[in-house]
Amino acid sequence: AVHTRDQVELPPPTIDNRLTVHPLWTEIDRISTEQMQAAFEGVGGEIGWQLFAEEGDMRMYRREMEVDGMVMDPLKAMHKVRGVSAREMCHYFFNPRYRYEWETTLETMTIVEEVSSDAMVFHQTFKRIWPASQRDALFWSHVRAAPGNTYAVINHSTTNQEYPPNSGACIRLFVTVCLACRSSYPAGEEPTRENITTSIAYCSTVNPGGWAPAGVLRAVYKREYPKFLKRFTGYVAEQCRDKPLAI
Ligand code: 6CM
Repeated sequence: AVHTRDQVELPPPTIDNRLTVHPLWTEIDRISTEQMQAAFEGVGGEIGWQLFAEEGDMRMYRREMEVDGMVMDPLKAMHKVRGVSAREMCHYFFNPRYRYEWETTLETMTIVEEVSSDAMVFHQTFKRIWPASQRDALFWSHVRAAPGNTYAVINHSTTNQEYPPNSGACIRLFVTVCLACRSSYPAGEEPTRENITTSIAYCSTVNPGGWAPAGVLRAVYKREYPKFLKRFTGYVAEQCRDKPLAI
C-alpha cells in the first residue's frame, strides 16, 4: 500500500497503546504532563529569568543556577513561526531521520529502542567542547498531542544496561527538554500555510554530569541555543513549504 507522509509518519493525535504498556510509561506520562504545563507558563512574572537573546519573534531566557559548582542554568525560549503547524514542528523534532540536518552539536545518534510510534530511546554523543571531556546522553523522547492545536516533544534522560554511563571517553550528561507548540489561525477560517502561526516554547535543563568550566559552558549555551532554534525552525519551514499542511 502507498502511505502518504500524513498517514504513517506524523505524530499520532492520541497516545499509542504500545507506549501505555511499556515499563517507562508512568515516568514518561508524569514528566511530559509537568513539562508541557511549565512550558506555556510565562517568564515575565517569575524572578530570576534573564533575557539573553532576542531576534525577531524569538526570545531566550536563562536562570543562572549552579549545583556544587556545576552550571545547570534552566533555559526557556519563545518563538513564533508562520506557515507550519505544531504537529509538523514536532514531527521534525521527534523523528530521528531529520536530526543530523538541523542538530549541529551532534556527533552520533543511535536508536536504542523503538517503543511505539510516539516514543523512542536514543543514545547521542555530542561534539567535544575544549577543554572539557566529550559528553553523551541517553534519553527517552515522546511526542504527544494536547487540546487546542497543541503538540509537544519531551526528552528526558534514562538508563539502559547496554549503555552504561562514563564507561568510554564520554561523560554522561543529563537532560530534560520540552518543545511545546501551539498553532493558531483566524477564527472562522480553515487553516492554511498562509494563515497559520505556531507559537513555540522550548525549555531545556542540562546537567553536564561532571566538571566543565562554567564560563565556557555558559558561552557555548549562549551561542548554541539561539543558533539551534533559528536553524531548526527555518529547516521545518523549508521542509514544509511545498507539502500540504498537516494539522
Ligand atoms: O533539544 C535539542 N536537541 C535534541 C535532539 O538532539 C535533544 C538534545 C538534548 C541534549 C542537549 C545537550 C546540549 C549540550 C551540547 C553541548 C555539548 C556539551 C558539552 C559540555 C562540555 C563543556 O533534546 C537542541 C539542543 C541544542 C543545544 C544547544
